[in-house]
Amino acid sequence: ALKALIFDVDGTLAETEFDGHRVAFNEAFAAARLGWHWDLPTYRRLLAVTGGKERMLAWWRELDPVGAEAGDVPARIRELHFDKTARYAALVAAGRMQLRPGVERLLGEARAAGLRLAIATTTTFDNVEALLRHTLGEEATGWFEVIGAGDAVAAKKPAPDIYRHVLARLGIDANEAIAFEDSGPGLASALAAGLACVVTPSLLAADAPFDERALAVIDHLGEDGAAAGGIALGRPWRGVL
Ligand code: XBP
Ligand code: MG
Repeated sequence: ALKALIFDVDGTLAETEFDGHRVAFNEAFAAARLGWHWDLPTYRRLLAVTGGKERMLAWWRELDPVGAEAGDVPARIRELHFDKTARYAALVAAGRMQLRPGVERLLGEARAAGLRLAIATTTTFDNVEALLRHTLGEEATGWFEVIGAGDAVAAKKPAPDIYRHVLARLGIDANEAIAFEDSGPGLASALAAGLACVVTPSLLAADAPFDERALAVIDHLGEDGAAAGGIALGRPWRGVL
């Protein structure tokens, strides 16, 4: 029987990547006077590398394959990422990130129905907490029994590790939960952990082919009234990305 819903965060709960994470990375790069800037097409391409620290290392290797192997690079990336995380939290606290249509309703209905809630994400725990607090309120972090985030596992999505970690901590089998994802790497991660997965493609994945391996592929989790808003939000990005 269905016991739990497990949610991805970035792209699934909210469209956080282009106006949130990307902006925070660029602010951190500017503060460090690196001369780096991730425009939309660049960031979209780099999203194939999941995890902010991993993404920066991949970029560094593109620019400077030899220098990127220097001994101090991991520490410098950790520093940059620490600053980026604070900047992302500030954007969230300023109200810049909103939940996608239907997310709040689904969470409420699931709780009312006695389903357990959990999160399986590649992003940093502090980012999840900031997003939940500023969109759903102070109590919302507590609605999720397990929040599997960031470096909780060594291998990030599309590896199944984070979903396996969350299932183990919930103490349930994969066939007792459904995952919610927005992207190809996220779907692959959930499927590899044996989960059924509903996909609500995000802006970054708008044109990705989601095959029949998904339980369902739907525009968003919202009612028809909310649908127009959700789809309209995506329009300005089309053609740019
Ligand atoms: C999100 C990510 C993250 C964010 C940035 O993937 O890949 O790296 O882009 O967050 P998912 P951090 O939707 O699967 O969670 O900088 O904290 O990694
Ligand atoms: Mg995602």
